[in-house]
Amino acid sequence: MSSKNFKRYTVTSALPYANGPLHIGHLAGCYIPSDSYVRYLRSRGRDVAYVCGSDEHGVAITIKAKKENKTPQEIVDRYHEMMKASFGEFGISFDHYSRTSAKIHLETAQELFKNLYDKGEFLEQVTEQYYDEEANQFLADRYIEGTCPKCGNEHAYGDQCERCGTSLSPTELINPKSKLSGRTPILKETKHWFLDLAKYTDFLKKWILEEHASDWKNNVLGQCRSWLEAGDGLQARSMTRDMEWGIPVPVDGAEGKVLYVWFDAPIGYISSTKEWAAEKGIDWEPYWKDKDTKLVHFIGKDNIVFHCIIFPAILKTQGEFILPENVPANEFLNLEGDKISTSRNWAVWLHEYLEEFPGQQDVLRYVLTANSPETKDNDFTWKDFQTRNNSELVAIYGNFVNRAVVLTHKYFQGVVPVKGALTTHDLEVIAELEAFPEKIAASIERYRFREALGIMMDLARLGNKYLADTEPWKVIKTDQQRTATILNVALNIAANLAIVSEPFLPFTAAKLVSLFDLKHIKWDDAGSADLLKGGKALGEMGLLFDKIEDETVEKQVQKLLDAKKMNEAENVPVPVMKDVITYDDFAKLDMRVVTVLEAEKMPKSKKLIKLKVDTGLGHRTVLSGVAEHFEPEFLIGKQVTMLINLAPRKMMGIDSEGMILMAEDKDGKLKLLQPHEGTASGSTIS
Ligand code: B3M
Ligand code: ZN
Repeated sequence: MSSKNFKRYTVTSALPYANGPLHIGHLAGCYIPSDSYVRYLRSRGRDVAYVCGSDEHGVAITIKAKKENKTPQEIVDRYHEMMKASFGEFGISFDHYSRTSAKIHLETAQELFKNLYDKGEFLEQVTEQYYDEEANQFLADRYIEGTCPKCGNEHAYGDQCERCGTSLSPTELINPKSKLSGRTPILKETKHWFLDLAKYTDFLKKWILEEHASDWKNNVLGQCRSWLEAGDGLQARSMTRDMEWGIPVPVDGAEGKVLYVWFDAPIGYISSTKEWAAEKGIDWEPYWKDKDTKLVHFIGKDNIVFHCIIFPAILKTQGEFILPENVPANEFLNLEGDKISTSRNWAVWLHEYLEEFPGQQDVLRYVLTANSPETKDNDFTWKDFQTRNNSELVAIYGNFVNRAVVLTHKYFQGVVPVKGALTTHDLEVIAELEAFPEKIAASIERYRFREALGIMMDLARLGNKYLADTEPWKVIKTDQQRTATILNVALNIAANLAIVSEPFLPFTAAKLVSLFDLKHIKWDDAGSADLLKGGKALGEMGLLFDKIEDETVEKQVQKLLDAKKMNEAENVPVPVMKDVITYDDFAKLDMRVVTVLEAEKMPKSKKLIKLKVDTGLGHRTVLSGVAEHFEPEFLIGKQVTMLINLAPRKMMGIDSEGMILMAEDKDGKLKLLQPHEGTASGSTIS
């Protein structure tokens, strides 16, 4: 681990794709860890640039836009604002949150690309790619669907089969189809600019596997090692794409091509820093070019290759940029035992959490840190959320601070009592207190936030136990001075919590800072039992944490189960087409619009309703299996579609003369087939 003292810090967290709202997986992956790290650094008085922004290019955005029949810009505008708001509400304290559709980013990304181009770093290669002749465009991998050669899944994508997980290339798909037009695409030649990553192998091996072998996380080193030591070595990767939406490739002969999103996105950190520095009227370059700057990228494990292999190779080639000192990637957070999934709505959305748990951002921050997937995937359950809130935040942290404050109001009119002679026990507790800030700092400096949080909670436990052992509520009966000393020590432990819990529980820490009037308090002040002098009046304080009841979390679990049910219904495959028929076969069907005159449930049947309809040729009785979908009253007067020349069928002793035609939705619901406006009974359908 580098013990070097850095002059400044540039801390980045992955730019979230602006194609949907944020969920707890985002927070756990990189935003809470990076925010805790930066809050700690600021508390130590460090010069920090904490930058992020919305990742607004790439296929994920265009797929969403196509799905919603919006432009990509409309999609990114919506989610950029939504994500920025969610980050703010959860106290993710970026110094600057930009977006990659910003002009400054276009200029920065094009400049870096052009630098590489002029240095001859790109391999210009003509390759064959799938092209949709009807949509008149090349197809990105996600726009191609076909049968997986491994498992036969007919809905595999051009880059991956989501059923068996195999990564694929489009030409491996069997019977490929364009998702734009549904037609079979053709292979067409196209030129792209490839980064020849193989040439950076020696530098990357030395920089990562030697220089950072001891201070980078094993999960990161493991992935890098597998990339760097893979049999066929680092493959050249195209840094351009045939797409409309993105940053135009700034070289001749690149019309209709844009920068690959993973070339431009990490450069978004630099453009965000430039934007921030311009607003502050300072120079951005030291934050990206000064060897005394510590650059740290917080990401999820799926972004390791881009942040440890590709982006460093790009920065290295530019010549004057620094490289990341660390990339503490987290693993994934699962939810109630299943992968978080935007498409399956299997997520806890931040904006919904705030509606259902107003003012309880710190509870979620706490639980996501306590369960942070720092070294392996971890699981978020609502039961654990409730348990940690009730038995840790309420019962330890909140209970301790509340007792110290309430007893001070009760016995000393809310004024910090002057402490008298300290006992041996007092001195032992104070000696323990003094060691906490450095222990917590050491864990944070090593990006072990779960560990740091646990140590912070041990300080709350120390305070809680101190009160339990000294029992001021008993001592007050006989010794006012001793009680004063006990509460003075207890309140000073609580005041230390205001400092060392701030990186993790910023909203709670702010309440304590206000309660104890500790403005401008810094990390280096922590460890002292004299933060609060006798005679200082305490502010007002309600409960720091509220108990969470069973029904509250049961409601959340039910919400997920409902989403799962809805999703299963939506993912029912569309029934395959029946055998082809001739026109003559079709012409035999006599379908008409008929009007329902009467409707009544058939006794002793759950499904059947007896209808009397006007077919235009006379009245007919029809038994229809719709009783579980419609009330008879709803049907009376409706004009519906009927096959009138179907041979009558006796059901429950009644002749049913024809069939009412219905649409069956994915979730099994039946829908009437009605003319869009009134028409004569007996109108023919063809
Ligand atoms: N937009 C987010 C993701 O892969 C991706 C990160 C970019 S960081 C430069 O989930
Ligand atoms: Zn497969």
